[in-house]
Amino acid sequence: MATGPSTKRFLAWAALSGIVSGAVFLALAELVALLAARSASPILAVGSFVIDIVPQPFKEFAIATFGENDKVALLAGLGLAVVIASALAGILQLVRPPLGLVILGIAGALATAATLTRTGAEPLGFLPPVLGAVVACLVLVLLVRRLRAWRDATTATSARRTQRTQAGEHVDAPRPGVDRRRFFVLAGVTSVAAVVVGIGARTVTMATSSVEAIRRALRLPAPGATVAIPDGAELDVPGISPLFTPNDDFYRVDTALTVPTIDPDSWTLVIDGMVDQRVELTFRDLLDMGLDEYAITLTCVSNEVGGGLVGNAMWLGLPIRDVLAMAGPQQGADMVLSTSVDGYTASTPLASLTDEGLDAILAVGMNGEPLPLEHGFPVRMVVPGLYGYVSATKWVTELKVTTFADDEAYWTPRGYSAEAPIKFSSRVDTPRVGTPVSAGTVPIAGMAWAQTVGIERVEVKIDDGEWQAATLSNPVNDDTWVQWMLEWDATPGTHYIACRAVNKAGETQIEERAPIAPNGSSGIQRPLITVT
Ligand SMILES: Nc1nc2c(c(=O)[nH]1)N[C@H]1C(S)=C(S)[C@@H](COP(=O)(O)O)O[C@H]1N2
Ligand SMILES: [Mo]
Repeated sequence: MATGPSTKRFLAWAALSGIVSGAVFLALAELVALLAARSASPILAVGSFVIDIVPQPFKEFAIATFGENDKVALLAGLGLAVVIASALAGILQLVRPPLGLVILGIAGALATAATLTRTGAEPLGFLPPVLGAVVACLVLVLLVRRLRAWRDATTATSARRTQRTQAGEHVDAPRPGVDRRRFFVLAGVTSVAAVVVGIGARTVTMATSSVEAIRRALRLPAPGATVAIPDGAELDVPGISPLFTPNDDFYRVDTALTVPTIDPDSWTLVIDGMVDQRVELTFRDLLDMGLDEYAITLTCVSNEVGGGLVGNAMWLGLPIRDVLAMAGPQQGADMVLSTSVDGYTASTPLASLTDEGLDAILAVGMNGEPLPLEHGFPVRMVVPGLYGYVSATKWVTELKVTTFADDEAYWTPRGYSAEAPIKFSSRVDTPRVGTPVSAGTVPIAGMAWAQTVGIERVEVKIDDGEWQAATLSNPVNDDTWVQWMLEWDATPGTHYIACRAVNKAGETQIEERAPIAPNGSSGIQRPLITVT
């Protein structure tokens, strides 16, 4: 093995490899924290941990010395410790493998412990430090492997050079330049990626978590009118969807690459266009108008027959017709173009928003809490009976009274109809395709919705049998889905189960298959169930 200055040079590059791996650790942890466990940023968790364990006199010393910058000083100190430890890991990985990996592993374990012992630690809190450490190990192994190839090529070249001068013959020389370049390309690419990902993820987390904190602290007024939930509104069948979809399970569909974060204090809603007077409302103005509860089932036009892009919530809000009335829509208008803070637009028939008998609302609450950020915080629209893309604008900031002739919404030039009432439908939740059931009495159960009209009946057909009426849950109202259930005497083999709804207008669910574009799917769901 070569000695002297060239070895020192490789030690320095090994230290750099370690630092790059450390950066990868932190960056990946930030990214995973952003995606899976908001509060589990390892560097911040370790920082808080340090704050918690340092003795009080030391804290006072730090505050006295650094003043308001004590947190900055702490983070700078931590950063320095990370740089030193990862440089050491890099050097050890070159000269005493796998000691470098051991150091990274210990760092990962410490970060995980700090993260999981934080108050309010999330169940997935271990993911950011663990994944960060694993990928950092991988990067370190690859970097040191390339570094070693470069070093070996360099020593081999000088050895051959000596040989050649002695024997006077030509030998194909190894090319240290190539190995050197390969090392620097990998080190360069990973460090740039780490910086971009790390800073990007942290920035997004900080930008969004402050509004998340505002949201969490927000106390919405109690509803004036509440929705009565009748007895028997929910059937007791394992595997059926709950009557109200928990916010965390509620489907999410939007074009927003990052969730818009709006401080309700700076939010306003403008009502303009073909109106007698332009109106601008603050969040406070809305709350002061008085809020009521509304149970409404939302459906996405992209929901395939039997699909999951449908959910039911107890919304807290107020009628859109009340805010429209303040502006005074003019003769000739037939549409309201709602705009989101991110530029998304939806076209809703004016009549659907002004109809006294229809609960088209501006919602601020969802299932007992302020709207989650991804569901439109602080204010969104919900209109019973219309697909979400033509009615349910999240993060709404403007209602422009206009005409279908003059204005077009986001999805209209993209292959979807300008107007799109929901096609009423039903789905089987249990039993499921791919999950065999035992022969005997098996409940077949699922959901059915016909917003604004109501579900009259759901029928089930086994194989080529007769359509049989299922038992319905007691409906909350006609805007809300119902549960249905039929006890089936299942015999061994495979069976097709089909379901279809009949609405209160006496219409039967459309059997003819239609794709989701341009205005919603239709057809009958017919899962094939295995009975053992
Ligand atoms: N700002 C904005 N609002 C939007 C959308 C969007 O892309 N951007 N998508 C709409 C569609 S297609 C549907 S189905 C509903 C979904 O609402 P959810 O994500 O709260 O379930 O939001 C609607 N509101
Ligand atoms: Mo949708």
